[in-house]
Amino acid sequence: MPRSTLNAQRQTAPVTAYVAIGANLGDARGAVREGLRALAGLPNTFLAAASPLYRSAPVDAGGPDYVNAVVALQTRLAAPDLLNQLHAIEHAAGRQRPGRNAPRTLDLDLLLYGDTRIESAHLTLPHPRMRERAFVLRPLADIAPDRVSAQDLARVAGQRIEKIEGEGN
Ligand code: PH2
Ligand code: MG
Ligand code: MG
Repeated sequence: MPRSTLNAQRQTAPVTAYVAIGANLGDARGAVREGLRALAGLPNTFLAAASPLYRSAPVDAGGPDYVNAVVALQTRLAAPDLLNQLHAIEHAAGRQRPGRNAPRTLDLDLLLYGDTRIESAHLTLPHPRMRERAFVLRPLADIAPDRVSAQDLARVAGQRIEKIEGEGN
């Protein structure tokens, strides 16, 4: 059996993980909705909450505005296996990687995996830049207010972002 298959079968006790969704190429809103559907279909995983969709100005990047959201997953996948699954969904959405922060059809970033801290070549948890980004902190605050402080939100208050779809809209 290939190693990847074995990995996909490794299971842990359920963990709450948070994933940021972003897209800014083509039908970005449709891509984010499709990403939500794909995340809801992951094995050994339950989509516990999804934030509203936001439109945001690119941060440290060029190109069109992004559509962003954050989801909470209740998962039995180990963190590296979850990461592999996220990459597979990006790939299925036609994601290409011409360079760092290049415009993308679909980007799925693992923000938090329970309280796990990891620093490996493939994965750093918590996500190292999540506290600098309104497009992560605002939707995360909608579904996990205990994970975002008022100080966090104040720090990114200058970044342009608006709710475009979902609760309260
Ligand atoms: N993602 C990036 C870089 N910059 N800016 C916004 N507004 N939204 C993103 O999802 C985003 C970004 C790298 O993944
Ligand atoms: Mg990203
Ligand atoms: Mg990414």
